[in-house]
Amino acid sequence: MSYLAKTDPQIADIIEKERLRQLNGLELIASENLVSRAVLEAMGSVMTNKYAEGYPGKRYYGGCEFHDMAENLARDRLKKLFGAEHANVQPHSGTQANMAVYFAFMKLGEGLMSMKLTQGGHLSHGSPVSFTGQFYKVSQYSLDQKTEMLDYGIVDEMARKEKPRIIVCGASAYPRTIDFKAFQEIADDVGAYCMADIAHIAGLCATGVHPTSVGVTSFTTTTTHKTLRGPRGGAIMCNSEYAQAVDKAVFPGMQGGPLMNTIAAKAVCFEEALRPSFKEYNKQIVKNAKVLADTLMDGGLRLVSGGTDNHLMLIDLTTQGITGLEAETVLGKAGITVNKNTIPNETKSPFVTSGLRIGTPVVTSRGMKEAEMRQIGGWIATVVKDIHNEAVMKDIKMKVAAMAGRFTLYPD
Ligand code: DSN
Repeated sequence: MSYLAKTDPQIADIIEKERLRQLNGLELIASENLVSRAVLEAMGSVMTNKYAEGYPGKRYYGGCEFHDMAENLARDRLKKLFGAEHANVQPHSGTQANMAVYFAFMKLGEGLMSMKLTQGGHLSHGSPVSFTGQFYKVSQYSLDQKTEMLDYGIVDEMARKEKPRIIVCGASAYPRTIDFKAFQEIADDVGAYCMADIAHIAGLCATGVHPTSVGVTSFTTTTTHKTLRGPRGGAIMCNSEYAQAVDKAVFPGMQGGPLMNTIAAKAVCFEEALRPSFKEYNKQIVKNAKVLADTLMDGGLRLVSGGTDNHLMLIDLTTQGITGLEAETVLGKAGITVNKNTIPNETKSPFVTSGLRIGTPVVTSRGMKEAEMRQIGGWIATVVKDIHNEAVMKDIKMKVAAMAGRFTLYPD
């Protein structure tokens, strides 16, 4: 940042403050991660200077020869990582990846079936406040009330009744394994497409730590910045038969120029994800999540579905008598960053909520293991059970900084 510090000290100072926040705190937001220095370098490179509308070999601008090479590398590496027949690495985000699939395979007003937002789904899966809820006839399944897990009988029954065009599986706050094969079979039975949005668990799927959807469901969409540990962005994978329609929907259907610095950084991320160490990393994410979940439950907190199979867990705060907003605020004061989240059968607004979502991708990228998870789980339980005790928050904040400062911000 030495150049920026000279030319724009104000923004350089803000970036430095954010670096220190990340370094001295514990980031437990389940959808975030840290990127390597190599990914950062590609993001901050001259690749950002260029327009490259179109696809490799078929651009609408001259001078794209190196952009073609970068995008081809990104596509090939992503295909290799997941064993996909086709990959599109241009979507600017996960929502835009989803949008491209909807635009390619569903007419306005047709049926979109997905998991309810309060049960763990995502805004772009049919929420009334997203374009998806306004453009399509949405039907949404809930989890089994007792187990708080997916019940494929409920999904099957709804699919037969609603006859949707696309069934979405995948979630942003679901702590359990998803059976993509079961979803595809349900879709096949009613003549629907099945789209798996694996944004949260892409790293786990790529490494076999969670069963993959690629080659199983009709389409797979993802972000590249969560458990995949790359730059912020999206991608789509599918079989060759759908390739042309997907590509046309992304460009020129709903995006203009691709962000070529981000695509170069995606290529870097996919190469990193092909290394054996990335599998170990993803295994450790899940091990850490299990230990953190057990520690929270031992500390007297209730977890939705009683635990986790993946990188995240949801604390149900109703028995504590506090809201997600309150818990998020007090944990923030203790140097622990989490997000309030709705839980199944939520009674509060999405801005208040009854739950907290907690994930281990960032702390695992920093190199933390089971011992640190026990420590962190203990701190979280202490803070949420005593939310008016400023002295406790101050004390834990110091301990958090002392521990976090020992770990890197730049994974290899
Ligand atoms: N907003 C992301 C999350 O936090 O899960 C998903 O897009």
